[in-house]
Order: sequence, then structure tokens, then C-alpha cells
Amino acid sequence: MKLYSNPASPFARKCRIILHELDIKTEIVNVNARDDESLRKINPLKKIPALALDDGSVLFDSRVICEYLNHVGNGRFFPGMSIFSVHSGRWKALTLQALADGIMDAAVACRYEQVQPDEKRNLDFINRYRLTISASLDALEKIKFAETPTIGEIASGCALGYLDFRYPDIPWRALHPKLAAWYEGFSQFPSMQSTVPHT
Ligand SMILES: N[C@@H](CCC(=O)N[C@@H](CS)C(=O)NCC(=O)O)C(=O)O
Repeated sequence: MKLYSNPASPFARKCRIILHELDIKTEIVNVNARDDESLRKINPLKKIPALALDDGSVLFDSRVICEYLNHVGNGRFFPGMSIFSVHSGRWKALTLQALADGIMDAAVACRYEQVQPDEKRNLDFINRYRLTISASLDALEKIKFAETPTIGEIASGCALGYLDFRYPDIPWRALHPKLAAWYEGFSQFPSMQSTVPHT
């Protein structure tokens, strides 16, 4: 297996945390997804993460790869469906992942916009992305995080880590004290520590 990744990508970080947690060995290939057109031969969407399997097939995006890794590594990050109750932890975990992925989508897109030359930068887009980030952080503040982390907690940790990395100006801890307290503990896991984003 080969994971196309980048140390700065919060989406690839979700996969790398699961690889670490489940002790799955794979080759990591670092690419610059934004500029590397040849990535399309692997993933037509030209995005990372992408996971090339030994049989020649390729999995994307991070949600699919994480669930696949969880399956091959016998993980417990995706609660199963319950035939007895619709209130299975599965839907909570997947919705939390969707919320955290949404923060990352907005934060990554906002970053792409912010590094545009002045004449191309669209301030309206930037404001919309920032509004999405702030409303989603408000929603995360109300979440009761699971004691045993699911894919929802992993994605939330990656979203907050990305904000610290690219948006040190966003005072999310001061505005969201419960979230900050949760992240303080969660970010100490070795799999979080060994995947802290960098350029
Ligand atoms: N929904 C995708 C999002 C992946 C994504 O946006 N990755 C970024 C890097 S963090 C990327 O590859 N961007 C390249 C581009 O948009 O050109 C996932 O969950 O994997």
C-alpha cells in the first residue's frame, strides 16, 4: 500500500493517525497536491489523501481510506450499525466527522484564497469560509466527545490542529473553553503528536 499524503494536509493526517493507532505499515509518498498535475493519474480529483492498493486500485477520499484502514486493521473507530436502535454511535461519529471535515474544507479553501496575489484574491469567499469555520467551532463546543475516540474525534483533532497551524490569529480556545479543554487532552495522544502538521 502507498499513501499519497503531505505533512500539512489535515485530511491525510486523519489517515496517518489511523495507520499509527492500528500499527499498519505503508509507504508514505509526500506530494504537493495543489501544484502536482501528475497526481491526476492516481486520483482524477487531484487531491490527497489517496491510497494505492497492492492490486493496483486506488481509494479516495479520506473518509473512504479511514474506513478501509479501520477495517483491515480491525479498528474500532467506526461504530457499527445497530439493528436494535437508530441511535447507534455510528451516525454520531460520521456526522461529527462531516462537521470537522467541513471545517477543514473551509480552512484549506480559505488558505488557497489568502495566498492568491492581491488582484485575484476574493474577500467575499474568505469571509464566507471564515463564517463557516466560526459557526462550526460553535457547534463543536456543544459536542459531547466520546471517551473512546471514533473517527469523529480524530477528524475534530485534525481540524483544530490545522487551525493552530495555518490560523494562529483565530482565538478559538478563548471562545470555546470546553473544546479547548478536550483538545488539550486529545492532542497528547502519540498518534496526534507524531503527525503535527508542518510545511
Ligand atoms: N474530501 C477530501 C478533501 C481532500 C483535500 O481537499 N485535500 C487537499 C489537501 S489538504 C488537496 O488535495 N488539495 C489539492 C487541490 O484542491 O488542488 C478528503 O476528505 O480527502
